[in-house]
Amino acid sequence: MPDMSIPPVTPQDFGAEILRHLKHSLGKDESHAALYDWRMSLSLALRDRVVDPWFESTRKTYEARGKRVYYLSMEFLIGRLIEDVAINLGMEEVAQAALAELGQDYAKIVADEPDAALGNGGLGRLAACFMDSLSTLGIPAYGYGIRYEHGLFEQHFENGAQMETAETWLAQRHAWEFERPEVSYPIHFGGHVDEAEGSPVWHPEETVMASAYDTPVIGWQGRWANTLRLWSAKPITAFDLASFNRGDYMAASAPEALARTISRVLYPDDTTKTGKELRLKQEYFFTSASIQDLLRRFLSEGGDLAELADHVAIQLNDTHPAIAGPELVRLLMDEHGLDVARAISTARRCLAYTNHTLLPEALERWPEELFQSILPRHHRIIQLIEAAHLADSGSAVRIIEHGEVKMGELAFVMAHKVNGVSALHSDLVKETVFADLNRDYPGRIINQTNGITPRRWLYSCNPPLRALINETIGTAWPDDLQQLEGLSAHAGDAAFLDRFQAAKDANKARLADWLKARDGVVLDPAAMFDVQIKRIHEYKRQLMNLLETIALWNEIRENPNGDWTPRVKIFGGKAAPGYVVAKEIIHLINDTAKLINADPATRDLLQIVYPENYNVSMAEILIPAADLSEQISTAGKEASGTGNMKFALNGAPTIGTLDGANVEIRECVGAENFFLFGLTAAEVTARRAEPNYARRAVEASPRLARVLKQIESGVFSPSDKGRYSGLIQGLLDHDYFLVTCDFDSYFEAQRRVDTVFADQAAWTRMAALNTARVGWFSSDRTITGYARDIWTASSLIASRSSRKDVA
Ligand code: B1N
Repeated sequence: MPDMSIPPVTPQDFGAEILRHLKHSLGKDESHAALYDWRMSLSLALRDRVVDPWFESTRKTYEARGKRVYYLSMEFLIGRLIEDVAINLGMEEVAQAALAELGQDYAKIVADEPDAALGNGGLGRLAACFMDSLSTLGIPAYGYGIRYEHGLFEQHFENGAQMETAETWLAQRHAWEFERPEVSYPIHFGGHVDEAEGSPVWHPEETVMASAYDTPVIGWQGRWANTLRLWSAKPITAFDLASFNRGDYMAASAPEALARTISRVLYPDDTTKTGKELRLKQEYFFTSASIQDLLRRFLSEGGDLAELADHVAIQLNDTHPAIAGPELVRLLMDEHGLDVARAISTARRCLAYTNHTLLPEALERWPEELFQSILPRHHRIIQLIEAAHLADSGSAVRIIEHGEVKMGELAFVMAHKVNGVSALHSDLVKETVFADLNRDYPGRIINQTNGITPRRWLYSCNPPLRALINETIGTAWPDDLQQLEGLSAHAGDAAFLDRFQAAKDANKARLADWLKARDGVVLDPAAMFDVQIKRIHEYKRQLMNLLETIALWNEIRENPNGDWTPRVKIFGGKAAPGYVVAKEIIHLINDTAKLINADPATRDLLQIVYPENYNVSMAEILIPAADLSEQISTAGKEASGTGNMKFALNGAPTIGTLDGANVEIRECVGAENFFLFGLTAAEVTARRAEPNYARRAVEASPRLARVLKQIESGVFSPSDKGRYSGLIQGLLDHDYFLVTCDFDSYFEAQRRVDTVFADQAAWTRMAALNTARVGWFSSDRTITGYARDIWTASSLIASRSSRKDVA
């Protein structure tokens, strides 16, 4: 059903809107317009059409006087937006046609947009998918985050080693945002607290302003739009005129430089350690601005603070915004006069916390001294929160302990619900990190398995499959993804499977063309595209994938006339700049690729490809083209994964461990359509207790021993033979992620993959059943769960079924 809020438009009329922007917003005429000018004009013309539904949503939200959801996240990995907005507005074809009439190439314009990389990986991309679903479902919501001047660094390889350069997405104007200079809040740091008079007063040493930038987030069919509000740091006084007049030009601009540092750059750490002072300042900066903003909105609508929790749901995306608890308590006490107990209970009823990792290095803790020096008032409030928690629950779990402020414990204590992000992960959250708190607050921990938006991760990125699905089951699936189950009935239909395979082949050809044009790399489209794309981390075990590749190479060379399945091993991903082992693994993959790809004996059967600078846009090309999805983390370590869902949805079966959401994906697609291997989480724990487990695993596997010896002796680094001896010794001495223990099982699973892949019909059937059976992993389902179990928030648009009644 076309939505009333978007008036239909012809290509001619839309072309005129683009030209109007070209002239009046860009100041160019057609003959002088560069690609940038066309892109900006197209973006602005599309943005114009988002504004009315956006206003309409705001008006309905205000009138309903219901609840707003506030999603606080340090990261929003949104990627490009032209295609996303065009598709949600149902204007993809109109936009293409309009530009064609103007002699412009839509695809080229789309590809010119910088990839907004305000996030590291899964956590940030999840926040972006959630924003999409909140709008599609018509739940009034704001995303709150930081408008980083520099997003995630760009990755380059120099002789195979990762180099980083600054990302500069804001060097050009960002077409989608609206600057809100009138919306700004002071954020204080440091100084001391005066408690003399009984009511404490914070005398901060440093103050910056948080200034808002709004991007509308349009939902499916334009029926609702929420706001992504990102904060930028500005000085309270831009310029120190006294210094300037003295001739001290550096000092004159010091306040500006100091403030802007806070929103300058995204920390490039994904589940790795930071612990830097600036990071704490960033966390407090955006959290305080967001809490001040939502309180101002609530009070300006005449709200009574006793009813705050009926109107405000605040979701903390991991502990990065965990200072929201003490900040809300501070404002309720110091500015609005609530007593401690009321302030804490009011805040707790508003707040909920999502845990995304069990890795100890990623659990945030701040040295108490540092914390107290930057946030002295909050330090005191956390002591009050801790005291109330200890007294009320009888718990023995401290928030401040051994000279550290533990943000996980703080977030837990201040939340009315805590959730994990997959069934297995939520169980482990209860059994491990928060075992004691789970006992003290039974029922507080729940699960909400992650999901992905099917608009971007199928409809937009996979046009051939989208078309086949539309023809097969109709067009209602993009916001009701379980309808894909209707494809199952066609899994025995040879004509359907041929078309499914044709869609995959078209996507593989698109990837091959793209890589050829970008890097000059030539792929064999008949080979299996075996893809592992994600951050480089030891627990994700890219190294195990590489070891298996080398073992396969050895075996092909020994038996060149064997019945081998040609493969292209595709890797993609960045390492945190300070993560030495991850960078060694990248270097080793590139060194190995160089040698193996040049081997005439195996060239037609095995190739390694590692395109540099993996990002959201690259994922949109790689995922639809993948035959096989690598999800091979050490069981118990990957909280959920979301790439795993994207691959399955696009018809790539998984080779994987029983980790994170793999467990639930396997249940959905069926064990026979999933290549399982490896130790379980419980077996991993048991194995670690065995002495010398790594060396024993290597002794038991001649195949693995040989590969390790090759690497260690410099076969892949002939110019620097010792380059990887540390990496290999580390594996033998303390293989914490059990690469050695799972290797044989993984190798054997890969040979099962070979066998099935050789039977084209069987493989395509398996791929199609993956697509048909993973509709449950839509982020619409996830957000429906949060709204029901955590926020008690409702949709302000007619439900899908009632819309159908109307149609
Ligand atoms: O969050 C994703 C999950 O699907 C992944 O399994 C999980 O690894 C990821 C500190 C993180 N957990 N923790 C982080 C990111 C940045 C940072 O500075 C931690 N990312 C995850 C979505 O649930």
